[in-house]
Amino acid sequence: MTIYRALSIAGSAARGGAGIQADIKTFQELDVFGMTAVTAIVASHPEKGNCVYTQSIEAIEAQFYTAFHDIGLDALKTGMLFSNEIIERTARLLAESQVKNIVVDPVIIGKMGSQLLKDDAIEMMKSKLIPQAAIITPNMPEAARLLGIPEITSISEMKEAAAELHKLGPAYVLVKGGRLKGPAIDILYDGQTFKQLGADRIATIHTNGAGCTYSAAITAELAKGKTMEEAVKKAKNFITAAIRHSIAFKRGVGPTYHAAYRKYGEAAKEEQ
Ligand code: PXL
Repeated sequence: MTIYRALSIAGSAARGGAGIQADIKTFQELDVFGMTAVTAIVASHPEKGNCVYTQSIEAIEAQFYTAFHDIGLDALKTGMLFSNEIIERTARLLAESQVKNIVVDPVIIGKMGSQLLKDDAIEMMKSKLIPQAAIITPNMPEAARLLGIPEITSISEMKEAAAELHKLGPAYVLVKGGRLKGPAIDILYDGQTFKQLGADRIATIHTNGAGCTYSAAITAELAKGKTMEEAVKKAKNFITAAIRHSIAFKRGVGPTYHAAYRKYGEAAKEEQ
């Protein structure tokens, strides 16, 4: 039996629903062996508020090489990378390792309000990381920030943004329409055709980690050898189930439920 492997290079979210925690929960749910390289720790200090504790470049390198040399990688994703320095080093590690299935989730701001990417790091992300990606997965505000435009508000603007972002060099662009009014429609673009993926709008504020979970599910499916279109379709079902069963815990924006797809979500429907 082959066990497929995926690495997440991202931030640790102490709340458990986003970042690296969302990624390894999702990998596990989709039967992929998950590994991690923590770039930073995001946590809310009772006196100081939201804090970001970055890890050293050396610690990030050590984690990457451990996963790469001791276990091996069928796919990897990047999440919160925070600084120019971390993006630059990560981009070099990816180029040198020649992993094919690279998912870049260009996280900029978390749903709990933490700044997950410094303002001066956008250019580095565009020039060094995004060109290596098999797919990038911005939401509407992230796509706008990457393009330096004020906002994206409609499906036609999402398509224009996908076409512009594709010029940076990734094989696929997925612009996610979580902030649209009406159905949650995402646009997948491969440089030639726009595919629309639709799902019900679920009336909940509890979507902390939704983007991480969605891109982790894509990564897991790519690790298993699925085509990009198959991977995105399955990941869309996975995240829709996770949002449908998202959880209101003690305070703040609650997490999506990573086990929902397996337990009673779209997985159950697919099997019928
Ligand atoms: O959901 C984006 C995200 C990514 N990475 C980390 C986070 C968050 C949001 O809270 O904490 C580490």
